[in-house]
Amino acid sequence: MDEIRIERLKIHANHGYYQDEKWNGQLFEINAVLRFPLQDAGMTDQLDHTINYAGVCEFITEVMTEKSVDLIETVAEDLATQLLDRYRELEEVEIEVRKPEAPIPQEFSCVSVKVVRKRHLAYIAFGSNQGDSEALIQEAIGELKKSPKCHVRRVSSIIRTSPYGGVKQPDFYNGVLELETYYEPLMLLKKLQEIEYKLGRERKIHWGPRTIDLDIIFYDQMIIDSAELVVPHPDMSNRDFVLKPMAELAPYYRHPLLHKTVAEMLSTVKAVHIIGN
Ligand code: A4P
Ligand code: MG
Repeated sequence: MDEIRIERLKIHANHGYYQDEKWNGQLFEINAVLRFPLQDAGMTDQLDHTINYAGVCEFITEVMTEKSVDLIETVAEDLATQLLDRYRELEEVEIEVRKPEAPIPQEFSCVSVKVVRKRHLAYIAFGSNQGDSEALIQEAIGELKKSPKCHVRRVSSIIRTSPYGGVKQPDFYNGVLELETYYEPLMLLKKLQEIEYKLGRERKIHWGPRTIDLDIIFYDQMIIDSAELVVPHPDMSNRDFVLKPMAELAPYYRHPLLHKTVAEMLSTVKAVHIIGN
């Protein structure tokens, strides 16, 4: 992909674990790679058809100097996500934070961290059948909206459904939301679980009643099969209460393993759980 590179941008800032680093500050060097299409600017020769690198240098300097944090990992993470927020045309950023004067007694030339970040598209299914379900769903959506790493783009209608899976329990409220996020998959799962706990979720019975359940249905076209996380959600194609609201948002989204669209999966699933809105 095309890119603009900014190399060794020098900034005096006050990041570091030690008090002395916070008080006196030190030199940081930033390498930034901005990935997005450059052909439009290349063919029109217009500055407003690209990203002005002088503006980016100013923005990086502002972000670096507005507060003081302990870790260069945090500096890199903040820079990457704030750049993606500020410049919507960016498809991917690579940020390297170099600290040539780090307090290390041995002779060395530099320590640095590098991160690569982009926007991801995830679909989250939510369900609740305990407590004030409608209010709990709104609270969960509100928590995601508060996170600087998440943008809730759309929320489906909320439907009433009868319980699936054989456990005798109250009816559910279900729906799906479309999320643009900078979280990597496991960090997104951690965020969703934090919200579940905050809203009173207790894990007692597998497939049993819950104040709020937040499951990752899709994450880009990624296939994940680990102990903590399986994506796409392994049982989604059997769940009308996931496919119906999902089809409202993205009927043509294709399952990366089954190679079927959401609309195709919905047309063959047994629609037995949906009661109404
Ligand atoms: N986990 C693995 N993959 C994922 C993923 N894609 N998204 C792991 C979220 N979590 C994922 O989940 C157990 C573990 O799954 C997590 O620790 C995570 O590491 P859980 O929510 O703690 O426990 P659970 O309730 O026993 O399982 P789960 O999978 O959430 O339950 P389900 O499968 O969602 O089923 N009927 C209706 N009508 N509507 C419903 O919403 N929900 C269930 C719950 C049953 N029947 C229902 C509904
Ligand atoms: Mg769950």
